[in-house]
Amino acid sequence: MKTKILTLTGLLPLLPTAAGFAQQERPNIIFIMSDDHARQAMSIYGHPVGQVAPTPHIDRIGHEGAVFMNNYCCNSISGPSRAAILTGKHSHKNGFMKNWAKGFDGSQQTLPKVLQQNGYQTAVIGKWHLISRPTGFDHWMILNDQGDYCNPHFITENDTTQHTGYVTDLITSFTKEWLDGRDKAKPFFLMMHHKAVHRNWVPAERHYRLYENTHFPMPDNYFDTYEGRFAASKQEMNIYRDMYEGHDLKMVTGTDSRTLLFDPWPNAFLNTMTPQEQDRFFEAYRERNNAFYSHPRTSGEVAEWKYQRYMQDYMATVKSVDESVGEILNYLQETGLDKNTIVVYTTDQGFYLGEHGWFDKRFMYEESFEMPMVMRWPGHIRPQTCVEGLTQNIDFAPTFLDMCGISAPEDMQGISFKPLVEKGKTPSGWRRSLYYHYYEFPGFHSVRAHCGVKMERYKLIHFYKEDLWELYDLKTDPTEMNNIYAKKGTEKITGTLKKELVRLQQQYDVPKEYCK
Ligand code: SGN
Ligand code: CA
Repeated sequence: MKTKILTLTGLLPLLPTAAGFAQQERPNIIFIMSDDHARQAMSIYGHPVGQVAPTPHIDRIGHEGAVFMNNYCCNSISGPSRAAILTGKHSHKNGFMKNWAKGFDGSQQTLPKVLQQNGYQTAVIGKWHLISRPTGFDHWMILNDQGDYCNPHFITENDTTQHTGYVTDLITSFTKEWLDGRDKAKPFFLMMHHKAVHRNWVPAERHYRLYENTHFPMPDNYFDTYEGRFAASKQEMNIYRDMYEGHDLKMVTGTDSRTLLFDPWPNAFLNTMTPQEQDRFFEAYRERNNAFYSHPRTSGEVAEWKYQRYMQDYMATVKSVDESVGEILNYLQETGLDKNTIVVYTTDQGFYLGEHGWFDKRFMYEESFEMPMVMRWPGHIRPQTCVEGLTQNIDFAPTFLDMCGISAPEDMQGISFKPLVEKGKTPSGWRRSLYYHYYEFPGFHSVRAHCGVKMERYKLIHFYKEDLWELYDLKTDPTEMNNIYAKKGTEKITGTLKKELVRLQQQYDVPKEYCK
């Protein structure tokens, strides 16, 4: 569901425009990125889910700055999105097309490297997920692969250490520690990358029961039958069919039991907890797990129950991320850094919260294609700015460089959207289409490889291995249930979109072999 941004009227006075700050020092940048945080779950976007479980601190960034209404990724999966952000290039150009194929080529040009060459101090703390070691950072402290929620290991240059605590809280304190100890003579670029809100959605202990009595609004298309959509019918990411009942849904084998139902990596997430922490975990879920067995349920009722359990845990992990953002904003305010620090909050890609019956991402359908984003930069971005133009993760690097007064290397494919955020409107001549390409098939969740083009109203998707096409009219069918490809009356728009797809593939220099 596309929703309107919620505004807080009269929140803040208008701040001076860019010109008024022309002589100011170069800005710092804090790029906060979480993992798999759906737009539906960020209350500033006004979706019913966000209203039930709000994210006030993340929203604050958007209220005091800009909220992006049409920001998208180029390949909806973690490693490839991160690689696109670092390089400003589509996956086929930066070489990181799938999560698990090979490590990121850290010898290439990247945003932190260019900033470093121009006198910036750079750091990345949290999830990295690019297999090879980070390059271009003065300081890095990363999770091992996906990382653990409880008492996770962090890897640094010469060391791997397990730390006590909840992953989101630890990443926040390590970030503040780095900010405290940094070289204050230089501007900085800091990437704080949360593991949350990634599967298997283990909340902080203080939030285990936060939403236990909250009823989340279920999407109308939860029981989608995928008519006319071959790839959608073949995926393996149904909440009620594919979620692991033990690992993901924390369901146990019977009343009072401590044995998880199906868990493909037996107790993996429990194993990093102490025995006392495990006790408290099972205790927190005990009543709810008992209640599940209190009466017989139909398969439809079980599917609805699973949706609620999924959402209760997912939103509880969101809560800690929101608290983390609040802590960072407070830190900036207390230290006076807030005045000249660009703060961004986004996530590596969108996510399904039950739409089409799904969790996970990968498809070019809106929920996983979009990347919700808010950005604050006092004096440059007016409060409550709404960015409507089409923006993409390949634009982040050239935009940040532009904001720091540094020209982007020519091989970056994205374009700076600084004028859109500063002016609060889309300049004429701004791009009118976006290119997308997902490669990881065969792979987790069985989503077929596809590429596609999105224009303001229509979207065309090509599942090229099967040579199957899908066309959606987002105005009349925002939830993409009705594939109108080859339907009478769509010939003209199909022709336009096909031409645009070819034009974009040429512009971005996509090798033909990747589209077969
Ligand atoms: C893990 C998850 C998948 C998820 C991928 C990629 N399974 O493999 O559900 O799609 O990560 O996610 S899990 O049971 O191990 O959690 S990504 O966001 O990192 O790309
Ligand atoms: Ca992700």
